Amino acid sequence: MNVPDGLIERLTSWRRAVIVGHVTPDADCLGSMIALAKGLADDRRCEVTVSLPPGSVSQRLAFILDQADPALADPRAFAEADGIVVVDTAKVSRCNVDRSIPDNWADGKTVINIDHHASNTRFGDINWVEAEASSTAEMVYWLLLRANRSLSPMLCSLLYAGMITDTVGFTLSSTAPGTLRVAGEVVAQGADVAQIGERMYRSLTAGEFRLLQTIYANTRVVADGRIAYSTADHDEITGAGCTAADIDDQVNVPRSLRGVKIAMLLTEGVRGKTRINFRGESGVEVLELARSLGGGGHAEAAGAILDMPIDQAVPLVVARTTEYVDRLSGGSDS
Ligand SMILES: [Mn+2]
Repeated sequence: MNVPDGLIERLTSWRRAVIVGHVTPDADCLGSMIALAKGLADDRRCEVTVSLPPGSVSQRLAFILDQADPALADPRAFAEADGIVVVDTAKVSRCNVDRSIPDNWADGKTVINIDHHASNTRFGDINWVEAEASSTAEMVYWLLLRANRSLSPMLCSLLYAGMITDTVGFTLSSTAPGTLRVAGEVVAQGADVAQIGERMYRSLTAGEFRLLQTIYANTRVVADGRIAYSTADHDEITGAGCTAADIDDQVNVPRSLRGVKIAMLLTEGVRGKTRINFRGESGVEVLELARSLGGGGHAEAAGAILDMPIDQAVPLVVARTTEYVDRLSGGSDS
């Protein structure tokens, strides 16, 4: 994987940097942000902070913050930064920046955009977008390696967490030979496989477990088994003891049914707004579908947010998706 010319030179010339990720950060976003922050600060010439507004990290990923303990960006850090690195984020409106930070936080700063979303809008001054990359963490690994930064066991665990989760345990087609080589390399250098495995897959809180029970119970199959979807409305999420930040990979519940081509999860973490996660199986792409609803993402994993309550969104999205899969099968000989 080639890091664009000039990116490392620019990045390592800074004395103050802020790392920004996307709203409702997942393990790839969080791992990439903090690994990059630790790696850049490694030569002690750069003060690096990460933008993580209070309450924006899920219960499941809170251990990453506790263990890695990154310095958090405040308004002063944004104001004084030489530049900003945005990771794993397709467009500026998805940036996870606290309300206390002025809206023009990027004005006059060099913005480096490092991402693997196909829908990335290339909003940076330097854009490194690899739509084929398994994860942003895999890209950050190459960046730090080329910048001659040392990879501590903690940093390797952060990258490993991002890679294993964005590939759903190395089970998606985005898992390339190079992905597994990088995973092997970070494990060789101390990534804690057992701890990441336990934390990511076997550490549900009672509330997260209750939310999953709801998502199993609410799963519906339509369009002759080609579409499976589930829902969690605002009361169901808060009633389980969860928040919008805890909606992450639960779309894997409807996705786990045999024969499903498109899986969806519709959630109302914020009352009156409906977030949709789309997943395509067997090579079915969902990015166009997400885009038609104002969203974006990857070819086979995308999302959108609709400005309407979930009971209005569900029939609309199910109808739209049914039309979409009908069009797909109409175009083939099946
Ligand atoms: Mn990612």
